[in-house]
Amino acid sequence: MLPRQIILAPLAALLTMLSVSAQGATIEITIENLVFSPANATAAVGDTVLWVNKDVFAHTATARNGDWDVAQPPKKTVPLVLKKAGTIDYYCRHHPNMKGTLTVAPRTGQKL
Ligand SMILES: [Cu+2]
Repeated sequence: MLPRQIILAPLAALLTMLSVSAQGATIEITIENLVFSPANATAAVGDTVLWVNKDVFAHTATARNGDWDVAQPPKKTVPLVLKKAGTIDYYCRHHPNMKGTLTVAPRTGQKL
């Protein structure tokens, strides 16, 4: 009886901490050889996308709906914090054949 309570109490505390820190995951989208990878990614509001540009060219991740426009210098990693939910098609302004889709879910359980 007693040992079980001793084990469960710290576990409950740990779960509470995990749910607090669960706001804001980090997703990586890599750009290499003029390709976004993964081209289809999912995230949630509050998450951070790290755009990892492995090319020696500058790129952009430009949302077609105007939500964001991230300039990506060569060989740099640029963060973007997602503030709006939606399915966002994006492309590179320098290389219009470079395309991707980012699906941003609303954050659940968010306190206002
Ligand atoms: Cu580009």
